[in-house]
Amino acid sequence: MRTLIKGGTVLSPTGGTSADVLIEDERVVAVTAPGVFDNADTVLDATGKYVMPGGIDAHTHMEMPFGGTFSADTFETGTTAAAWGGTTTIIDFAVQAKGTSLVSTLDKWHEKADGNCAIDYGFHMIVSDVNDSTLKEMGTCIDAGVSSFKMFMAYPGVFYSTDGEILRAMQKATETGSTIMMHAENGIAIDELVAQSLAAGKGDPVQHGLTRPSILEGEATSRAIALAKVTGSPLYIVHLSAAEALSAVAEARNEGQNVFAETCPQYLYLSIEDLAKPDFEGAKYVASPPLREKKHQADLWRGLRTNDLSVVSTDHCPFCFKDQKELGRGDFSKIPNGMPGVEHRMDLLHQGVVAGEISLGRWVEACSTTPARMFGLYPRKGVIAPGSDADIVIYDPAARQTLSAETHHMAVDYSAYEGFEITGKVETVLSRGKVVVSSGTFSAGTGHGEFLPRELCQYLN
Ligand code: DUC
Ligand code: ZN
Ligand code: ZN
Ligand code: ZN
Repeated sequence: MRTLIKGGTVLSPTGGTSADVLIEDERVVAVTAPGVFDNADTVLDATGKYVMPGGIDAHTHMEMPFGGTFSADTFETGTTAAAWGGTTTIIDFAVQAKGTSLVSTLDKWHEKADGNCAIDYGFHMIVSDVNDSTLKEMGTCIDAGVSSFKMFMAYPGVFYSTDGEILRAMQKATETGSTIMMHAENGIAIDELVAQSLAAGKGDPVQHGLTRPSILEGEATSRAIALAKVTGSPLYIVHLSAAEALSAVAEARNEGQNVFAETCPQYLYLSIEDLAKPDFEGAKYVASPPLREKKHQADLWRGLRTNDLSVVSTDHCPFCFKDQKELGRGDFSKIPNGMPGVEHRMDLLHQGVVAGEISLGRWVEACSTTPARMFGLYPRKGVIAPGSDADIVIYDPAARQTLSAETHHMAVDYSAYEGFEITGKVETVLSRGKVVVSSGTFSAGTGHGEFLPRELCQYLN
C-alpha cells in the first residue's frame, strides 16, 4: 500500500522545503523533489499546506488518580483528541503509589492503555517511594522501555521526595544513563502558605496561585540543578512556568550542565487573571505550577527561541468543571490540579509562529523533533525521513477556527481556551501510514496505537 503526499511544504527544524513524501505501509520510503513520483494507491494533495512530523506530547496524564478522582480523559478519548489536534505520540506517566513497586505500577498502566489508544504511546515513571528495591527497579523499567523518571519536590506526604531521596535516584540515573524529570516547586513552604490562607478564610481558586509564588519554583529548580550537578545526572524540568526557574536553567546550561526544560501552552497564553475569574470559574485554571503573572510570558517565549526551553508539552490532566473541580469549592487546596490541552498544542504554538515569536522550524522542533530525541524515539518519530514511521500531519496554515468545548474532542466539559481564535488547522493526520483524521472525520479505531519502548535520552547517550 503506497501513499503519496504531494505539493506541500515539508517541515523540519531547519524550516520548510517543497517536497513530496512517499509512504509504503507504515513507513516513509522517500522524500523527493516535487513530481518525482506521480502515482500511488492513495494520493493526498497538500498544495498550500505544511507537511510535518506528527506532534509528540511528552507530558500527559490519562485516567490519572488525583485527590480521590481520576483525570477525565481515558487513554481512548485522550489519544483520540490528541490525534484530532495533530499529535501522533503521547508519553504518559505511570504513577507509583507509596508502598507499591515500579513493576506492578507499569503493569497497571499497560492494562489501562494497551489496546485502547488511537495513536502510539510510551510511559515515563513517577517515582514516589524511593528505597533500595525501587532504585533497583529503575533498571527493570529502562529494560522495559521506560527510560525517564519523574520526581516531585511538591506535594509532601503524597508524591514528595526529600532532597536525599532525589539524590539517590539521581545517582541511579547517572549509573544507568536515564533521565530524572522534576516537578520543581518547594512543597514544604507552599503547604505552609496554603494552610495559612485557609486558616484566614481565603479559599477561592486565585489563592492557589498566590500560595505558590514563582520564587518557590525558582528556588526548587535551583536546588534540583544543584543535586543534579553533585550526582552528575542529567535533569529535565517539567512544566516550567516562571522567569526565576528559566534563569536557573539558562545559567546551568551556560555552565555546561545537562539541564533541559519544557514549558506548556497554558503558561504562554494564560495567566493568574484567569485563576481570579469570579464564581469559581477560576477553578478551571488550577494546575501546578499555577498560572503566573503575564510578565512571565515574554521570558518563556524567549526561552523557546534560545532553546533554554527545548520542549513544549501540555501536561494534559483534565478534570470536569461540574463534578470534579467542584470538590474544591470553598477550599482551593481540594481542587484537582490540572488542565485540558492535548488537542490544542500544535494550534496554539502555531500562533507563536504567526505572531513572530518563534520560527516554523522551532515550532516543529519543540513540538516533535526534540521530544523524540529527548525521550529516545528518534528517528522513528519526530522527523519525516526514509525509514521513519509515517506519522504525518497536513496542516493548513491559512484556515481559521475558534476553540470551544462545544467542538473539542477531549472528554471534559470546558475549554481553557474558550473563544480563542486560531489561524491554522489540522487537515489530515496519518499515524504509521494510516489516515486517522481527514477533513473532519476520524478513522483510527480504538487500538491502532502501539506501545513504544523508548531508548535513553539521545542528546546524552
Ligand atoms: N504535576 C503534573 O505534572 N501534572 C498534574 C499535577 C502536577 O502537579
Ligand atoms: Zn503494553
Ligand atoms: Zn508536575
Ligand atoms: Zn503532569
